[in-house]
Amino acid sequence: MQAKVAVIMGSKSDWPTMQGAAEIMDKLQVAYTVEVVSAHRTPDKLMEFGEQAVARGFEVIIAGAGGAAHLPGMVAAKTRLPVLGVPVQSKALNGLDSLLSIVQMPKGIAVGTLAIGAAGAFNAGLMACQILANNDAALAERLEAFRTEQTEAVLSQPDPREE
Ligand code: RP5
Repeated sequence: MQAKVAVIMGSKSDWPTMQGAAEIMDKLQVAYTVEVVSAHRTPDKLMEFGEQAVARGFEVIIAGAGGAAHLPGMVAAKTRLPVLGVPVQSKALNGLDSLLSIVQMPKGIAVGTLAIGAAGAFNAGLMACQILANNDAALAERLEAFRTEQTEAVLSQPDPREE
């Protein structure tokens, strides 16, 4: 199946966080690729990736990075595809550095910034599915089912003391 989502990240160390994006895309049966592309350690690879992203058939890019997190903004600078940026929680500053590096894009190049860490990675995957569902009725149905299941799980157990 043609992968419509590319999940890229600055380091292998980002994978434990970024696998949340993969988890929801697996559940909703959306094909994706996963690759380490570092803005700082592999800048030429990053440029090439951005230049070829449309031709490779991707429709959404999820980019996770921590610290001085230039990856989402730089890949967005090289492609018209929507880029969803995930600030990975850093050791020194708990991901506030990652968040601010990703969220404060100058006018004219857009990055959709998600929450710091695991919730952000999961929601980036979810958001990618929501974008693709605009043109995929079967995926839209799976998304609705996921949302209904989530709502029912909360409603069926309103007592917080119960498992
Ligand atoms: C960033 O630096 C990566 O996105 C990662 O979050 C952070 C630390 O990378 P490693 O030193 O663990 O490879 O480029």
